[in-house]
Amino acid sequence: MLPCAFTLLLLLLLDVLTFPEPGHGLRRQKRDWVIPPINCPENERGPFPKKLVQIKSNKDKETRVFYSITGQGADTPPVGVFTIERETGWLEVTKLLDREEIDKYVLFSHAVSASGQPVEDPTEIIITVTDQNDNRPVFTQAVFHGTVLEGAEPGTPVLQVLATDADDTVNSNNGVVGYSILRQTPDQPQPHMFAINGSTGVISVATVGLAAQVVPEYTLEIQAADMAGAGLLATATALIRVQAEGMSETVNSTLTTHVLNTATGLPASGLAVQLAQLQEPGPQWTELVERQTDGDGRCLLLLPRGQAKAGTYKLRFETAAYWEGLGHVSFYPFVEVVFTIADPTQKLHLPLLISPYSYTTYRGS
Ligand SMILES: [Ca+2]
Ligand SMILES: [Ca+2]
Repeated sequence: MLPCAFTLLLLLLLDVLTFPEPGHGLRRQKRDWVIPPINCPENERGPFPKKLVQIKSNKDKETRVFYSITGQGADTPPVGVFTIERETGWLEVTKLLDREEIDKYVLFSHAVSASGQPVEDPTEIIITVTDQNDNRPVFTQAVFHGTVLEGAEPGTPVLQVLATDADDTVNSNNGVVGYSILRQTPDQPQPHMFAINGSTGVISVATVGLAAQVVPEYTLEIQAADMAGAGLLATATALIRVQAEGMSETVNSTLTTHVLNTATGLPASGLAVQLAQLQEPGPQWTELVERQTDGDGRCLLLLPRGQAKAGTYKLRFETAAYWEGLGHVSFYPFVEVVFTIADPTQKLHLPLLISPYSYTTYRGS
């Protein structure tokens, strides 16, 4: 790769490819002017136009050669980012480049004689816009929610935070985000009850001693930094509810549900769920309870043990409001799942897997 800061005279290697003689196969002669890939940093200031490379056909020894370029950034939008001096073959950039807008330009160079006859085949010029770290990470949510059972063992995952960065993650660390926990409030019973995986953003239990009666909820200040944790910063909050073990609603609930956003692979939180029961002989529905999924996408105590009766029930999930909250349009305004409880003493789990264009449900336990 050639840095554009240098003035380069590229001259076209004229390769003559000769295939085996007739009788042994095809015979073909091909002449190519070969132009190596060109690197050009984004955000480079003028004055413009700025010379990148000089392109030359060695036919200029026999005849006057005139140069032109075509392609995106030359004669198709954005037009005129690159120009070529018709007589000298100097390829120039005319404005500041933004890698996050266009990271690569593929142009074609043409060489013609004074009479307009091509003297070379059009040749590809690839200009790669190299990255500068001009974007900071952005968290996908200001506040992340999670729930953890008290007494959870170290290593138990609680929730995942996510920040994005528009810069290059392939050839640089400019867009590679590293996570850390800045502060835990309250700092009881110890200041480092949770740990975060620096590269995945998964927050997990770090120390034994989580007790709902002592601290029912923790607030963590989370930091994301590009350059894999050493660069530009962003912060967000993680709220972690500690659930008392004896009070675990799952234990006492006949019916539970869980909603997973299959577009992201993450739990769908804050989604409204209603439970209704069919009044026999029907078709009258009596609404029993309305809940919202928590940070884990779970919804507990829909039907406390002892209250459940055999019959036909309906769970209604308000999917449209959920997707609209994420900036998507939902094909399904809501999802209704009608099911039968035959044995009210048995636990029943009804998960729902959703994307804007599909949903799946099944009987879990
Ligand atoms: Ca950049
Ligand atoms: Ca960045």
